[in-house]
Amino acid sequence: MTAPSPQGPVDASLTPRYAGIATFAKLPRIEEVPAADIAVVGVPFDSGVSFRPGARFGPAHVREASRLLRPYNPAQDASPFALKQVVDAGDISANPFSLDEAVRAVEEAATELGERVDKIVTIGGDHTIALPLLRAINKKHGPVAVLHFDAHLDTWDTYFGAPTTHGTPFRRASEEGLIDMTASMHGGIRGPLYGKGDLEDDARLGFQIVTTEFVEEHGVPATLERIRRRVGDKPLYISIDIDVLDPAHAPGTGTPEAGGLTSRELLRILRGLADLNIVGADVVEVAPAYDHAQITAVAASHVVYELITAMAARG
Ligand SMILES: [Mn+2]
Repeated sequence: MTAPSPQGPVDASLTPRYAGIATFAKLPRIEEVPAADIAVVGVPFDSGVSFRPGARFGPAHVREASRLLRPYNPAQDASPFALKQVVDAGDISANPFSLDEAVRAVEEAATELGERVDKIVTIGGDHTIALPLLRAINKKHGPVAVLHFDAHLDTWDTYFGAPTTHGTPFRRASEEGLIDMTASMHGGIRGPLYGKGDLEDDARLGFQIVTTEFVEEHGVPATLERIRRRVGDKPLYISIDIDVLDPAHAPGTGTPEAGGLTSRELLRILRGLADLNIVGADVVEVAPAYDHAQITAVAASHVVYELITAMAARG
């Protein structure tokens, strides 16, 4: 689908990075190119949060911080925006007063966008949106391996009787048969749970866990080996809750937990998975009201950049 020569980001040697409208990485908008391979899309939505609100402002905040990204990624030895036509597809309009309607709108918009481009990286928004995004990607790929980076399991059942929240998307996805239960995994899990039963439920729903403690104890190479053994070459959806990072690296988020990964560790893990069959991804739970100096948004923008590079380089 790629045009002979993809239209890249605005040239920062001719226009200052801080000038102009902040599309992701100063990439063209989807309307500005004849066809696109990879789209970044925002979902400004946080009606599913259980604690601090504010992730509805995440997409705009991550785009602002992404102005400084440059077109060559030495860590993966690739120029993603030259390999593929990457675009910013704007934001999906999600009703803040009806969670069910918002979830439907996200599924519909992601399905439509998925017909126009090969791959989508979504910027949230709270983690509720992973459910409609997985519903959409199932229409293209069937059940996918889910690699979910998060402090939390997000396989809880209900809050206040509500089945669709930012703490429940992966239980619903498993129940609906959207995930490959032989190839799915959480990375970076840590912090207190309601009880040991949470872990038993989680395993029953089809997930294995690499904890933050495992990463600290055994390092990134052993972590990668466990993930790669589990996922294999299955179609892989990567969902990244920015709270997988320590609050020192990502203070701007809704449910922070002490003792998390560094941004350096997360970026290194993603680079180590770049040759896997990544079919879609999201980066969620950036809440700018608790961010300062764009710490969280800078981390999130680099995470999105590594995901795009991996998608572009594998083809
Ligand atoms: Mn989450």
